[in-house]
Amino acid sequence: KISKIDYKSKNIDKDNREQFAIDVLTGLSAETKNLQAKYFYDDVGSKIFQQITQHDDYYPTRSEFEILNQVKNELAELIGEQEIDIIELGAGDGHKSQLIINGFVNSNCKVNYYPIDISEEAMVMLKDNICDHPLVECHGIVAEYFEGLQLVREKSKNKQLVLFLGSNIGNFDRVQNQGFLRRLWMNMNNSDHLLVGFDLKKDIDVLTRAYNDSSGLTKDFNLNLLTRINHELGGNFDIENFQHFGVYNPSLGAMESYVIATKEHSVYISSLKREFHFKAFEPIHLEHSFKFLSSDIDYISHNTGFSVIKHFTDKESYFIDSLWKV
Ligand code: AVJ
Repeated sequence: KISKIDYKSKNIDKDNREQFAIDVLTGLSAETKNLQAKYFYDDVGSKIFQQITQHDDYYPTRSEFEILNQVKNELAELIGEQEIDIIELGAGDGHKSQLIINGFVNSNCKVNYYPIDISEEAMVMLKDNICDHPLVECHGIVAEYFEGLQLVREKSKNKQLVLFLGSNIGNFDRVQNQGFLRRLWMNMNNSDHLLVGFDLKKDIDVLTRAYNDSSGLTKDFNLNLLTRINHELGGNFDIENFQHFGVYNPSLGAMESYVIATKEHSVYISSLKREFHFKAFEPIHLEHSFKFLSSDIDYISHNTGFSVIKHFTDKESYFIDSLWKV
């Protein structure tokens, strides 16, 4: 069990609040208003996202679960260590992590599991889903990804398996994701491994349903970002004045999420000392979720210093977890 959080970045709360304010000011002052997807995950947002992952309309979690369940033992064999540090970037609720850990434990490999997440709430949810086992040690790290990675590197010399699951990489555009992966590559050692999840291009109706679920969870998830601004920055958004809109952009190859003002009005945000005007039907862009072809994955890997060991996919070919080597 994760009995405690081993490390919590000192600066995270203060720096985050300030950066959040700056980013909201920048985004809402832009010609096309926008907010950054990383700000979805306050405590409420993390919980709503966890519910999304369990909804029938949201296939990615189900598809990735099927993959991991199938390949967990093979993964341990391919990596072939007797002790390993499993470092998870953006750990989520821990259900998928537990599957992978089981694969290593089944082949008698000792596992030191380091979930890294910016949200303390994520760590709390995760705690309930990682089981006690004599071969498993857990050390939760509440920090930014690269700060957490650095910390593990200082503490331990074991071989590493870094997990970046759930198509979190899809929130980056195609330039950002290469920057991120290059930086990750720089921070890993020779013969460490990365297991990275990519959501694949597929039938538009399936995509559209996943980002417009029938229970309105995605709508709540998106509108919660406005509520977060109200709470943390003293805004007076009335979420009744906004409508959720999730749509596939085929030129970009990405799902896009917007909230759209349903009438002309203004919103005041006190910690920014500023009023923001919305025209009728003016959008705020909130998120890109890029979709990939398996050939894109080979290309990205090659371009960022990694080599592909194997792509793992599900029956429907909806998702790929790709195992890379540094
Ligand atoms: C956590 C970024 C993988 O893009 O599918 C789910 C977030 N947004 N529903 C995704 C999300 C709307 C999710 N990722």
